[in-house]
Amino acid sequence: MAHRDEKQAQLDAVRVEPCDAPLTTDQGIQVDDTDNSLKVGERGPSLLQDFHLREKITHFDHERIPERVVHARGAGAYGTFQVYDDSLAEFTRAEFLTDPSIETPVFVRFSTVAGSRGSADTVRDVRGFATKFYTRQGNFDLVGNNMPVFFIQDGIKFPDFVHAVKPEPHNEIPQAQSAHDTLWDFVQLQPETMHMMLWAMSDRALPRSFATMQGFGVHTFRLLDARGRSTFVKFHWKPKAGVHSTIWDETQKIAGKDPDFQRRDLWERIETGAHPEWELCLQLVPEEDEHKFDFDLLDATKLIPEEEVPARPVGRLVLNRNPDNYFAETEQVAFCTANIVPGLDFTNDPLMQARLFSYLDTQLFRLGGPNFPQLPVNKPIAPVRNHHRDSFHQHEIHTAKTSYHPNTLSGGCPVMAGDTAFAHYPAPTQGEIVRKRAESFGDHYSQATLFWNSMSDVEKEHIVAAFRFELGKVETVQIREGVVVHLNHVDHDLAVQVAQGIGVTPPERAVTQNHGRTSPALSQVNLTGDEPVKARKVAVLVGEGSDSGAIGVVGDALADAGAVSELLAAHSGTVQSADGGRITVDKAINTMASVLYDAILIPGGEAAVRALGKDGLAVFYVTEAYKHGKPIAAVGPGAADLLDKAGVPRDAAGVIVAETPDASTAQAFVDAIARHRFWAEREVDHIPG
Ligand code: HDE
Repeated sequence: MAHRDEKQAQLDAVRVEPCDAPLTTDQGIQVDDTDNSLKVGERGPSLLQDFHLREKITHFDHERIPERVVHARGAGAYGTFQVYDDSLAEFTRAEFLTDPSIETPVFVRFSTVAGSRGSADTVRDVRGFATKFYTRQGNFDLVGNNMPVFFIQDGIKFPDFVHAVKPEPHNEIPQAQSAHDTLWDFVQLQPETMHMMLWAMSDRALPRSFATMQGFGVHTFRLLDARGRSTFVKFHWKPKAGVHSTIWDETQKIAGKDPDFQRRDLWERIETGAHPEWELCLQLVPEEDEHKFDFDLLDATKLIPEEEVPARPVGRLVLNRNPDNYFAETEQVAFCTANIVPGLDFTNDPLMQARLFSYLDTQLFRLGGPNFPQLPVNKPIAPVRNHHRDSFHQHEIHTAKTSYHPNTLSGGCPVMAGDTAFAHYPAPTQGEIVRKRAESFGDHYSQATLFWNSMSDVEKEHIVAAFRFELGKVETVQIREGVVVHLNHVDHDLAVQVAQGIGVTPPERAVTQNHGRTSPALSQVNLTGDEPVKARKVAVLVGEGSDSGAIGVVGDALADAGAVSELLAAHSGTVQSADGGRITVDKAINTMASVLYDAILIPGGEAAVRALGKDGLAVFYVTEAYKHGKPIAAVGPGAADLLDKAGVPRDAAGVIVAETPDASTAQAFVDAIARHRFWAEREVDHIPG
């Protein structure tokens, strides 16, 4: 198969020539032995004068820097952003948003929020989606998430919220989990969390891949044109691959089978050329329409329904280069929401205002001083000239005699910028100094209801199951009850269903009438994307005597559609095909669980299928994939016998059966993969495991 040759070529490319550059110390002294410390006699005491030993160990001892307080677990990649045309010029003077000839370099870091740096990728959590645009006018950091709203309205609540969701302080349990008392205690006392908690209990919190997530700037920002006219804006990233999730059972199992699942997926997509892509879309609201909504634009627990203000496609983001060194780039990247370029500005959103302080503060601590913008991953491509001097890790050698403004000794350099300077929007401001939440921030339920109403039946089932799981882990009954009280404000039926699963008396009647409004743009079912098959992973179960015809015909169709198939057998190496050839096995089946794939192909071959049917691992593979709603193709002589062994109905949705491989069967399988999963159509509750 074509993709197999490509894989071999990649492996060959990795092979490197023997090196003849000698190892040195940090001072450049060449070293001839880095395996034995300096001793008096072979078995004697080590010597303090062994500067190589001391330097090596000291450097090692200092390797770690503090992990991020939140979003510690992440993966990043480089790419480019390019705007489609100059039509935004009427709204903004930001060059990267108005000049279609410019490819702006970017670095994007995806992350989970709650877990520490070594935690698993697939947990129920919000995902960070932080983009650093290295524009010619300076760096712009759009530090967003994969959900369009947030848990709290005012930044002063952030430490409380994060302390509640993090492992409990007395025993540091549970890691990277929201299913515990302190989080839900906070939630029941802080109803502004309710909208976001519905998102967090939905499939959005279980993305299949970073490449299949939407991204959102969350806050309302401003665009400013050349005359300083302001337009409110919300940023959206829409994935070309569609918005796809795993389900809870898969999520939990993947966390053990491959804790690096999403990091690996991003890495492999980029290495194999299946570059993840998103479209940047903007929701634009004229300044004069600020108060025309039934919520406050400054309230980050609210979204603007796309049916009310369409998300206008403006440009394309593609990630096409993996970092060379995780620590130097992904760990040391320092996002600051205050990094903004001319033509954009902040609003008075009180959550955003706190972030403008927090990110610089956190980088100073994490990266050990104010020179972190000099690190390669943080360095702007725009020239940097100012009078900042010295401090830890100063890499610049400033040669000027002056480090102050104004000066004559350096000819007045650097001078103040003219029209090209950043300008804040001169928003008129007036009022008493108060510690208060605006009344316009007071409705905590309507948009949670909107989200719930907009879900398909299967998405609703998943949300109910998630609340039942999470609250089922909460030990304090009053907290469970408290959450149900709030859910009853969102939707009575939801509250009843959740209550019934967690031993709480269901509320008798609705306290708030469901407004019945929906926003179809919120349901993942409607967000399938233009390239839903690209980089999908298909497990091909083979054995001695497999039918190479099915592997070839279906495998080629999968490769043409951009999917990645991997041949799994009881052992690595090769197996013999039915026609006597050799089939190269990619991986042994015991190393790769079914949860790590999107679909399964069982090629025929009587002997191979008989052997697979006797292998509990292979049978469970098929059963489990079926349970998780994955497409399964059994193609070739006897292939469907394995379905019978696995208890998979041959006529089930997303199950493709054919005695002989042909193009239309292959296409049916590709189309099924494009559908992602068949959760709604399959009866699976009775299946164990
Ligand atoms: Fe963050 N957040 N955050 N946050 N956040 C951090 O900055 C903070 C918020 C988000 O890949 C920290 O560099 C406060 C909203 C992402 O490196 C820290 C508040 C949104 C990332 C911090 C918020 C985010 C962070 C931790 C309330 C979505 C990872 C280390 C006012 C719009 C960036 C760091 C990366 C990281 C503070 C709220 C997204 C501590 C105080 C809302 C994607 O500074």
